[in-house]
Amino acid sequence: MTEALERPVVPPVSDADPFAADVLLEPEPLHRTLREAGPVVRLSRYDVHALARYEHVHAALLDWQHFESGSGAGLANFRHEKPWRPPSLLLEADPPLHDAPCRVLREILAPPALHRLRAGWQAVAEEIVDQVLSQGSEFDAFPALAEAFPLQAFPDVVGLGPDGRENLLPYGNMVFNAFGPRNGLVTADAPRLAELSAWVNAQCRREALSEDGFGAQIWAAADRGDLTQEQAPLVVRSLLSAGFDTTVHGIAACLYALATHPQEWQRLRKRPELARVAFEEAIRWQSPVQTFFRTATTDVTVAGTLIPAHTKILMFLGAANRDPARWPDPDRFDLTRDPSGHVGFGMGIHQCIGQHVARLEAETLLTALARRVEHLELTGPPRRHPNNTLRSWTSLPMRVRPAA
Ligand code: EJD
Repeated sequence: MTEALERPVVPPVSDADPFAADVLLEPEPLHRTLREAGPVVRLSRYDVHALARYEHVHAALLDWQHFESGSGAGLANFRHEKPWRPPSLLLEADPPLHDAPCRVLREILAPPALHRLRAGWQAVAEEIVDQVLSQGSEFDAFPALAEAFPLQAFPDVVGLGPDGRENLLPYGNMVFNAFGPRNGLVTADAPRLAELSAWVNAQCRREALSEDGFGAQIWAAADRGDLTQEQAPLVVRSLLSAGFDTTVHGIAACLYALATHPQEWQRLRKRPELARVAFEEAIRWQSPVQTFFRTATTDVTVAGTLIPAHTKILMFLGAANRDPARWPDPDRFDLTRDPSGHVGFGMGIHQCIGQHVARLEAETLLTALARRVEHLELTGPPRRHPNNTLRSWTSLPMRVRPAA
């Protein structure tokens, strides 16, 4: 970060609650207020410093030395509060601890390794789309497509057994709520916390995983000595924590965008190779992962404003992704723009390790849909599901006109 020559400025203060139910459902007004208030805003309710401008979110994400993750990527500071589960070796760790797990998983989830999944996922996508269309022209695209596809495609690839897969989304919902404050959303998750954690932890054991999946590849890395035996189940846990709800709500965001922008749907139908741009632009426009935290390792100044050592910094990815200083006409979903550089997958050493998986899922599903559907539109209000971190959905009621 820039070292100011003058005395650092104290940031403006806001008592807004980014985790209040109404803000979670419609965050844009707060995003604009925070971007316009200054480069840094102190949120008095939680005693955190907020970054909402693209320039500073982007720079802070790249500066892991001053903005650490090892104290927790949520509001809770692990130096003072016991984490609700053993910290993630990827998300909630800094170099050097972070590096071996990251190298192992990055290799397993790299594009060349994913290449052999493509044909199988194309078949899954066509089967799901055919099945939905065979039941009529009106359906709820959230369960029927956005949930169905990742849940049919990814668990087999990880090597999960057949039982208990219905726990994956509730577990993820709990993980992403847990990054926020202990509000009503976290209280509502509490009754199932022990049961869901026990199921997930049991699936991370070597014996629970098939011999040919990503889970087994993580255990093989431990056998080679690239990870310790203690690290392996935690790396599997990262796949189960971050690999489902994120893609479900990312695909939902994309379907919502396309159903509400018929011209963009026509563009995609004419040029199916735009499927990847459509997904990327939907990630920018909706930011399925809205926020997470870093912790200042020392006093640090951002654009001349002081952030004191050891305080939490709330990064507004969604606000950065619609910052008018970075994006022309930022609120417009537009397949002719270049959305690269968005921070929806983060940036820097913690940038989403599963992004190639997410893109392949979205691409195969959208391509199958674009081939069979000439027009799609919402038939009623889409419904969001409040979550402390994820911009989530419960319903996307749609009508489609099948292609001739
Ligand atoms: C995450 C914001 C894990 C884990 C990794 C990443 C996330 C959550 C959990 C994705 C956070 O390793 O358990 S976007």
